[in-house]
Amino acid sequence: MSQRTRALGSLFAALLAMTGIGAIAGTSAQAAAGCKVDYAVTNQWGEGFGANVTLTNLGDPLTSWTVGWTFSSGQRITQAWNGTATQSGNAVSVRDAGYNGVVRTGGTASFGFNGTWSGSNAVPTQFTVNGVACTGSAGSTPTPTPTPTSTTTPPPPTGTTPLAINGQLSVCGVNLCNQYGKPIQLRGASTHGLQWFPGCYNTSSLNTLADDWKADVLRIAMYVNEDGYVTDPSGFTARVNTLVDQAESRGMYSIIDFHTLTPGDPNVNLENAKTFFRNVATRNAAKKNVIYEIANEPNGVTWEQIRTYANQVIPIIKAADPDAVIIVGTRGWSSLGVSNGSSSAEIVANPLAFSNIMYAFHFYAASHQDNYRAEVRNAATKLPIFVTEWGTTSATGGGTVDIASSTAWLDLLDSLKISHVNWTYSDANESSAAFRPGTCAGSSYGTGQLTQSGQFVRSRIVTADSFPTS
Ligand code: IDC
Repeated sequence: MSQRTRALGSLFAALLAMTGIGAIAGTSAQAAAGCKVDYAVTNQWGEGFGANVTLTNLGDPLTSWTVGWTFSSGQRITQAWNGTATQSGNAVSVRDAGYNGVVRTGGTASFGFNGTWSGSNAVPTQFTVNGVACTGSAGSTPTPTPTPTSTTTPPPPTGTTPLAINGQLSVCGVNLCNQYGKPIQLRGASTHGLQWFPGCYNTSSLNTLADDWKADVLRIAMYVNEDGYVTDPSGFTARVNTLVDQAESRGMYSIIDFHTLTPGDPNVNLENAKTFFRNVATRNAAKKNVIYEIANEPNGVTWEQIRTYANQVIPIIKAADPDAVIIVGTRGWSSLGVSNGSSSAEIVANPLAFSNIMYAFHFYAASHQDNYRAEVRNAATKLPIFVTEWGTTSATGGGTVDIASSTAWLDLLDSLKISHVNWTYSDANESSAAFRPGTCAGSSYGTGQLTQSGQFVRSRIVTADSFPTS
């Protein structure tokens, strides 16, 4: 065992002790073990493939599970759903997603994943569950559980807000999925810079966003430079946390946006990002309404440089909040590379090897038109995409409000179930703002205060959501 593995092992043990999770198997010390694992490749293309894995519990009831196996070289998991995958060399382990951790004796739990392969896409035949080899038979005679109630599906929602219905989100295939494993689309709005518009986010404006606009998600744009985070790290961290709570209490999701803009290389702010995300992920780990966006708009950098940054920030978030959805900015101001003369192909060829990752796409309707729409249509079949920022105007945030292009964009995103968040829910003196200048100095955020952009955006967010629960 290397020093590093030992260090990680003791860190893991310490974390388990802290969270009060004693036995990793979630069973008593004397628990009877036994398991069967079925692994099926569901589709395969080029160097990609998808697989479904079903665990059958032949031992005592489980309260959590981790399935392990060894890939042949060249096989890698890129995205998992209904489970959290980690891979070290060829060793893979997939942990339950929380809601499907309880498996009665004789019961099953399933997860799926997409991966890449080269050489051979061999099907593994030997598996472990919670470290015990699966022989396909019970380790000792299991005691049958009398009532076979389903434990893999969460109970029906107890509320009607987007958060109450959808609960903990995850990424399944190329979609954002709710606690029932069903693809959903979230629609909402972004704050402007918290440093510039502190008066725009208050009880009245947030009630309007949740109740009148029927928004599902608030993006919290915390600029890093531009007089943002770096000027007052603890103050901005606290402001973000308060907004997370305010979104949660209104049944909305929140996106914690580390709003890097200039400089465009996120690695410049790597240490700031690590500190910030360690703090917010630890503080908000138990909440279901938090989505992390680790870099707003990388620009002037390669995808490889963005990956380097992401590979250091994501583990910090996952160590504190393992099941969260994390969105990664893409090259060329989150244009999937297009604005820097590239395309999503570079991401598809070299994706991030973590579960629950989505890739950001941003557009401004007057500036970004058919060639960008074509790229999104193409990329959406291969990558989980989240439009964390879009405007009805030009990329400056000003100029003409382009209703035709905005309509074409939102119709496309709706058809692909891609979530979208509008820039901005503010009264900035620029045409992309939803409210007229001066609105935030008053107390009404009603429709009479909306700009042309605000009226259009609200009309596209206020319509009924589709949040399947079965
Ligand atoms: C713009 C604001 C503008 C502000 C500027 C600061 O709308 O008021 O002066 O930032 O540099 C983005 C960025 C976002 C920009 C927005 C509009 O993520 O920060 O906001 N935009 O230019 N990417 C494309 C457009």
